[in-house]
Amino acid sequence: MNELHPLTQAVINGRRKEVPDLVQQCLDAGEDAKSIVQDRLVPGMTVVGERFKKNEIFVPEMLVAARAMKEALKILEPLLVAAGVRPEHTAIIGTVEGDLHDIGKNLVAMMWKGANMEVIDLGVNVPPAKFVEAIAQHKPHLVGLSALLTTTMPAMRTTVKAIRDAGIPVKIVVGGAPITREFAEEIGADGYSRDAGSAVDAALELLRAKA
Ligand code: B1M
Repeated sequence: MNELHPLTQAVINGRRKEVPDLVQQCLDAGEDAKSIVQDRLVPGMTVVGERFKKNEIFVPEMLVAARAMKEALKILEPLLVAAGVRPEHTAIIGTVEGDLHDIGKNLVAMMWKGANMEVIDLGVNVPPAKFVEAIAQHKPHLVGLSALLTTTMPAMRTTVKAIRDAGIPVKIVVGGAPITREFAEEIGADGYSRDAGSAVDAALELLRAKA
């Protein structure tokens, strides 16, 4: 197996303090910001997602890896903006109305960012109309809905319906502890994922199908 780049390895292990120097070394070696994101950071978060899916690592390790990635993006984002480079895909994410749980939703948002997507996070307790308004404004490729309570599953259904009724073509991925694939299909979502690692696979599958 190929040895991973030290920056990729630092992200996987969440060695946040080492990241700025490693990013600088890549820049000094002539790598551009976009390829550092695509070839050094994204593969790191991919490994993190895979390990999380297999229960080899847990939420704390995932959070430190995401923090290490953020450290790199702090340096790279201004360079990407200056070069006019934007992530290829945009996603909107939020926890549905009546539901205040956001830890899982935040992990999904981090993993989507780790897969080089622009993620607009609407927060928690988001009414269907706010999703529709944000979708009309930002025209994302993907919308993610999270629900942690059995009592807020109906709000997920209402939100999917409101988005469909608005007639905006967008792919919808749903998830959260009480959500099942069967429920996702029943309410007309395009994708479902069980955890934050699989949420990247679900997103990329839908985005590829769209292309
Ligand atoms: Co609440 N809570 N809570 N809670 N809470 C649960 C969910 C519960 C299972 C606890 C229990 O009774 N055993 C229960 C729900 C029962 C049910 O409906 N089936 C419950 C309850 C009842 C409540 C209140 C009603 C309690 C009360 O006030 N009587 C209340 C409701 C408030 C509200 O939302 N209106 C309430 C409040 C809270 C706190 C505010 C105190 C706090 C939330 C803090 C926060 O999120 N900022 C809280 C917490 C922390 C929990 C537990 C303990 C942990 C949830 C969590 O963060 N898990 C939870 C019990 C438990 O799970 N052990 C519980 C870690 C997180 C990484 O996992 O969120 O499942 P999870 O996310 C996973 C996947 O689900 C998936 O990926 C994530 C990462 O792998 N996923 C997606 C999530 N969203 C996704 C979206 C996707 C794809 C995948 O695509 C877009």
